[in-house]
Amino acid sequence: PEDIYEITNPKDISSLKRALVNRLIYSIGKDPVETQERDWFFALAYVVRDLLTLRWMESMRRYYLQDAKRVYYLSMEFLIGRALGNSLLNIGCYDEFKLVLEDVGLDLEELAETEEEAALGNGGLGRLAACYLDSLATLRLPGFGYGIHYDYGMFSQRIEDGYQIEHPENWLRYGNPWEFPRPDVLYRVQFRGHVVECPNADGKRRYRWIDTEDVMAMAYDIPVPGYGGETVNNLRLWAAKASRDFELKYFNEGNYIKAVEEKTQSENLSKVLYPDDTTQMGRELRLKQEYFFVSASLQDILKKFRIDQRDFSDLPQEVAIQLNDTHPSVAIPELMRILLDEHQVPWDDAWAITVRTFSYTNHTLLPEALEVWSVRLFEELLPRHLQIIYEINHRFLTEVGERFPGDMGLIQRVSIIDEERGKRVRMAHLAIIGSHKVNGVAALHTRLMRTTIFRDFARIFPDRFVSITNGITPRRWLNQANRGLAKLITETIGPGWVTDLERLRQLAAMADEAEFRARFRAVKSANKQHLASLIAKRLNIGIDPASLFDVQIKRMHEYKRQLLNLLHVITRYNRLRAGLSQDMVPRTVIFGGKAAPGYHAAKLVIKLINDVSKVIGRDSTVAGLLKVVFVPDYNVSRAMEIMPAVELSEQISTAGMEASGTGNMKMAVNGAITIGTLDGANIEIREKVGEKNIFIFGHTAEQLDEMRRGGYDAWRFYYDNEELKLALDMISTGYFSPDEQDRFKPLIDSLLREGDRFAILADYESYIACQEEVDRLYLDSETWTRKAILNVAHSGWFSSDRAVREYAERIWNTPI
Ligand code: 26Y
Repeated sequence: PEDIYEITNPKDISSLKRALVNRLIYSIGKDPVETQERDWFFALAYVVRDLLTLRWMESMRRYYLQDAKRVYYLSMEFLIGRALGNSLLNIGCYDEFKLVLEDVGLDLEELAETEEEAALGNGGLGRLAACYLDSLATLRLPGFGYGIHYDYGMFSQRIEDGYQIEHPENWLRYGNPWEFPRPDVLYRVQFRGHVVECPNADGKRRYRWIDTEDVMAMAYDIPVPGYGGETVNNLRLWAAKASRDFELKYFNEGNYIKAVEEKTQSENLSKVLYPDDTTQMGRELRLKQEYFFVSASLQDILKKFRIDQRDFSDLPQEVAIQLNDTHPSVAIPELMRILLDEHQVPWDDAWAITVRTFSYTNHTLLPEALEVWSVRLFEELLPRHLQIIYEINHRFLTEVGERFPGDMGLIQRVSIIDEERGKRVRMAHLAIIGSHKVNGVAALHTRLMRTTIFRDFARIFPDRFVSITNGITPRRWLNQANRGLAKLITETIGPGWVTDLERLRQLAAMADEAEFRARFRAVKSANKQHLASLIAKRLNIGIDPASLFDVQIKRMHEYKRQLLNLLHVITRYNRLRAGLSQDMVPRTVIFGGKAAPGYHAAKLVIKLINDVSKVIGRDSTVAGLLKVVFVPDYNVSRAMEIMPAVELSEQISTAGMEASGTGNMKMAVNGAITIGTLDGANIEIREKVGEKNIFIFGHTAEQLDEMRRGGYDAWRFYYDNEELKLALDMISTGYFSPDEQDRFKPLIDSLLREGDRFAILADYESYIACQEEVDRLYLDSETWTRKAILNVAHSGWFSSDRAVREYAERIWNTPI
């Protein structure tokens, strides 16, 4: 019985098999002769979790003994995806378990598909958090994630009659085999109530927050294995549990039903992830979610800090807290509240500690995505925090007034409180004032941050703003997702690239060798065939694996300009029908992405993609030359399937609007060539891979700015370009929607009548010209392959290991 779970040697197949079968019997409770695939998956996941657990405990012990400074990454979103394959590869047991499963007649890849994915995020911001956790563990840094244990993560997307339909995704239906529920790690989180002032013996004022409505936060721990399996860190997610006091209140009144109702009410707090990533809607539940997880996390962080043995002034030496966007920025007044009200730390000391502990990452310049909360709502839910925010603001504005006398406009512009349009709390201002560093996520984004939306702050705090270009983990996005390319790379330069991605540079010389190019092409071709077979199986659509795979996969947004891509598709279709096929390469244009449920324009673009796809698909004159596919339910697993097969990576956002992008990096490292604007990290991709190995088109951010100041004339672009006019007219006259001619009127109106905020028309001509270049290059397959290889070779810098190292050195002061 002692060796029920024990694995004597993780490389010993028979010991792994015994562990697996024991798990199936004793943890799942199934007889091996009557198991379903899911039972095997859970048994396997438990065995893998066992392998992680000891290493996890060892890692915690090591940090404790080293008394290492801890890094806490606070994020409303962690878009993790499936964990099995990643864990197996990171602990180096993938092939061993593959054999074990074969032994019982199962295929590991197939089994892995039964895992529900942890889609606890919307897109880029949430996935970035997941990549950073992987790098923190791989770099052996004591870095821990804190977030929310949502019952429902990102909705699943179905397409019905070309329209997006959202479905709730109950990912915990069968339980989550990776997590450890911790019913004993439970904190009280207060809401509402009021603040009373009680003068102290020493005459100083003290504040107490009383008569609150409380919710409990219960911890769930998810192990985060680093590559090589040495270090396993932790992601702690909080779930809401009803507090017993108001249960008791109603029970005492004999109102059992009411008590249970209230219980469900408060447990709703962690029920669902908000599926919007651009329009902040100021919903009460969202603010409650933010404070809920911040409060629980800070209580936990301070408990581990062990104040009984230390002084609070040591906090910034022991702890760094990174705020992933402003979503957790209520942590700033919360830490102040704890220091002031619960520990009687004087204001100036408390403030110095707070600022030195926090840092803030900004992910967007779009005004509609910046968080603001009405003062009224704030006061109702968090009255003491509002008081503290007012005090922070008062002291800050006084200082600004002294440093920049007479500049009243400045005071208004930098105030945390927006006095226009009903009083509102600007969370970005709070986050900047309360942090010692503020970072943008790509060079252009940081520059625009300093010169546009936060220029006043850049003047006030010249050393506070830094740029850390995003990164992606090579473990998931190359080693795991693209086994074929990973194998080729390892055979060529050895396995070191997995933790030192800059080593890919050694591949640059291979780009000139015909034999290597042939092998590289064979890998890409196999990946394309694999994707084609998945699309055939799941969507019942046949695509030609020999055609150019032209891919745009990301959230649906007007600024990301899926519509511009579609205008190219329609133009290409028109040219083909006009018999101009001689120098056009057969293409498969693949789209994927979710629209926020309330974002009508984005949802209409999905419908247009599907309508265009249908018309083109039925037209035999373009058969074999052009095909459009919308892949439903784009998520991390879909991304891992598609990335390896991409040849042309569409990164075509309006310059100045995509803070960084990270899909651009994933595709480049998988050997795609980018077609993109000078936006976000595309600029740095061009720098690294070289301008000959990327397709750049369109206006720069500065040019657009200038054009808008001179008055943007959308109609001019329409009348000046016949092909553009034709494409737009086809959309607006119902060519793709004969059953409803004006279906797409809102899209056309936004371009022509409402000023084309995303400059789609302005960039159309250069985009089309650039796409012609793409065709020309693709015809020369050796040169194309050479450039694709150079993209892989020069993408090493985009590893999240590099990004996390920069955070450690420049922000957290935990150098590696
Ligand atoms: C406030 C609420 C509506 C909200 C929720 C989520 C606002 C924004 C978001 C998510 C934003 C996001 O994902 N931004 C993306 O972050 C990536 C990682 O830095 C960038 O690569 C990408 O350009 C940016 O759009």
